[in-house]
Amino acid sequence: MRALIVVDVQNDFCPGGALPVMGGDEIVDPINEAMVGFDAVILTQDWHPVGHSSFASGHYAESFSRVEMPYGPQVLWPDHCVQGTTGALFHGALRSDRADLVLRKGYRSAIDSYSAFFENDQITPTGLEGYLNSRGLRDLTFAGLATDYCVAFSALDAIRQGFKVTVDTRLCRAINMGESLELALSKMESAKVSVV
Ligand code: VGL
Ligand code: ZN
Repeated sequence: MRALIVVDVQNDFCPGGALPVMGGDEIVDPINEAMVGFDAVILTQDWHPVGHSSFASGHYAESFSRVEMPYGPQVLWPDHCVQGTTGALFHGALRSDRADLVLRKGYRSAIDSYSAFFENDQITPTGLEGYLNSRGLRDLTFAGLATDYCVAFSALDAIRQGFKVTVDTRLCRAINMGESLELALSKMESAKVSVV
């Protein structure tokens, strides 16, 4: 059984949002079209409380700088996807009505969560693995934002958990800071993610 996992296609990651990904809105129509070919559609939603520890504003630091957190290195982001705000909503044209499951992540103040499976400490689970396995969804295709952060972290964790994994780059866009996209693509390719 095949699932399409659509990562963080939210207003704040689209042009005009707080953490815009270039061309983020261009993937909405193709994702909607792709949805019909899968046994299940799952959406993830970045969902941070006000003052989340990944926000540069609370560290008196520049956005896109890096800090050490108790769980490892963390990029500091502009405030984004704050719970209950317009920026946290799915892009208005995304067919969110077709989703079987909406999985929220990043809702704990002290820890960020790029991956749909584990928070950034790499040990706190979101519950997605159990959901997929109990529905027999073993073949996963990832789409969404951003290729080099939440999509790549999710795809790599899915491989570690024994799923068959495809990342469809036609249905993704990247933040691409420094070498983040190149690095993410090479990690995914060496982990045997099928990047198409
Ligand atoms: C994301 C940075 C911060 C993503 C989420 O969806 O890739 N990136 N929060
Ligand atoms: Zn976030």
